Amino acid sequence: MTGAYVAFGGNVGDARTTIARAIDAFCEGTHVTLLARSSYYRTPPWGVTEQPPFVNACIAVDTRLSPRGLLDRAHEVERSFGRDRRNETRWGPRTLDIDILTYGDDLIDEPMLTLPHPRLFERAFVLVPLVEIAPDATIGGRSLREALDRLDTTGIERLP
Ligand code: A4P
Ligand code: MG
Repeated sequence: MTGAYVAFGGNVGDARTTIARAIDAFCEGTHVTLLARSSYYRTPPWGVTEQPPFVNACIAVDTRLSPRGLLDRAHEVERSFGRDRRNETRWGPRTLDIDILTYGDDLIDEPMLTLPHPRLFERAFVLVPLVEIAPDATIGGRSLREALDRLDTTGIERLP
């Protein structure tokens, strides 16, 4: 079994319900076990700012899948919740986005799968929920909490 962190986000439809169901689907079965789940956060859009706010959350899992197997599962779950990649723009609105943040200590540098996720440390919408479930964690030797301290978290709200 290998530990992994996975991020969920969406800003089309009832994103919070979508993410809750997507987490259940992602962790279903014997190959991915949910260890921890963050709160849900409303977050200002990053990258392309002219779009509705997102809901974001992170989970910690144990998995028997390979890194590529975990990514395939992420894409299957995105599809089953109505995501259509052919009709969207980079960083634009989407029903559901699932990013693999880490897979053990694996370093992978391929277009289909880069680990740790290359934009992880720039994104408060990832680090706020991640620090909630892994406050003392480091990734690639960097403290998540210290990285978060350097980011602007204005407008990020924990949902009740
Ligand atoms: N890919 C490579 N590495 C990974 C990985 N570690 N995890 C590949 C997941 N996928 C990975 O992904 C494009 C390709 O990246 C996939 O085919 C996969 O094989 P995508 O989901 O279509 O993402 P994208 O829009 O092209 O870009 P990127 O940089 O992955 O951005 P996001 O995070 O997906 O951007 N603002 C807020 N507040 N909250 C958000 O959740 N999300 C986005 C979407 C923009 N702004 C946001 C949020
Ligand atoms: Mg993505």
